[in-house]
Order: sequence, then C-alpha cells, then structure tokens
Amino acid sequence: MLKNLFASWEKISCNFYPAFYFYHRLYRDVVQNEIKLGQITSNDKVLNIGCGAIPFTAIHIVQMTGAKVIALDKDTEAVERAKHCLKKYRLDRNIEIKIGDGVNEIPVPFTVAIVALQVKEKVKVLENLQSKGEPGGNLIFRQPTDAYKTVYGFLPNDYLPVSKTLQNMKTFKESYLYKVN
Ligand SMILES: C[S@+](CC[C@H](N)C(=O)[O-])C[C@H]1O[C@@H](n2cnc3c(N)ncnc32)[C@H](O)[C@@H]1O
Repeated sequence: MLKNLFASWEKISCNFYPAFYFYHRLYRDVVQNEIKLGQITSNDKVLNIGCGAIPFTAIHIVQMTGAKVIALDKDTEAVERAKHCLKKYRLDRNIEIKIGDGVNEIPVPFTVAIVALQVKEKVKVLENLQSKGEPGGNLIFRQPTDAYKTVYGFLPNDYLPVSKTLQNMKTFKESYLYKVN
C-alpha cells in the first residue's frame, strides 16, 4: 500500500515541475552518501534498478558525478513517464531508461548498481547482480528499518555488507554496500 503510494505519487507529480523538483531534491543527500559509499566517478557505468517515474537517483548520479546511468523499471507506465519527464526537463543526458525486472533482467555491463528501496525481492536481485556483474563491482541497497521490512523486503543478517552509510529517512536509515566477487 505505502509502496504503491510512492510509485503513484511519482506518476502523478512528474509532469508538474515544482513537485518533480521538490521530490528529487529531497533525496539529494541520500544519493550523495551512496556516491561516497560506492566511490562513483565519471568513469562508472551505473545501473539503477527501480527508477520510477521520477528517476531522482539517476538524475543525482549524473549531476554529481558525470557517470552514465541505465535506469530500469518493471512498470511500463513508470518507464514512459520517466522518459517523457527527463526529455521535457532536459535531464536526459547520460540517462537511458529501460523496461525490465531486476529479478531476472540485468543490463550489462555495469560497474555500480543502486537498487531502490521499493524493490522487494532484494535477495534475488542481489544474487542476480552478483552473477552478472564484473568482479570488483559495487552493489548498493537501501535497507528498510524494522518497521518497514515487511513492506519493502530486506536483506537478512547472513548477507553481510562490506560497508554501509547512514541515511536520515523515515523508512531507511542505512544503505549497504556489497561487492561482486
Ligand atoms: C516508486 S520507487 C522509485 C524510486 C526512485 N524514483 C529512485 O530514483 O530511486 C520504486 C520503483 O521500483 C520499481 N520496481 C520494483 N521492483 C522492481 C524490480 N524487481 N525490477 C525493476 N523495477 C522494480 C517499481 O515499479 C517502482 O516504479
């Protein structure tokens, strides 16, 4: 329910620039922390799984690092809206939006992957990324707080991250870093 609320909010508000801007701006510090965690630079090819209709993760990465981003979503409507808005607001440089489910479709090659909080089958996506990525690649997941674990899915304790960064959001307080072996 909460999960769908955010996806719907993005679809409704993406065509209204003040709402688009405000929502994308809210996540600036989150993505900045993840850029430091994954040491993302302009040389990286970043895969963002679950970009939504307002692909703020992709936008911040391009703006802050100059990296190229492939942004994936399994929802056709979100993909179409994201493409439309990026073009309309002239934010489409270095961002390619694609339809696909991160559980079984991973566009390659990528050097870093960032997975949205709302991507529920996190273990399957992590294992899929591990099997498709180049050794040494960085995989970043937003881990929900205990209260939101059932809603968003989570990575259990036996999936130990190599590092993490703190986040100041209601639904998640940490982003985890994994390595492709
Ligand atoms: C509404 S949020 C968008 C997050 C955000 N705009 C960002 O930049 O991080 C989550 C999106 O993830 C998508 N999603 C959920 N599970 C997915 C999966 N397995 N593969 C691809 N997209 C997924 C949903 O369709 C939804 O649009």
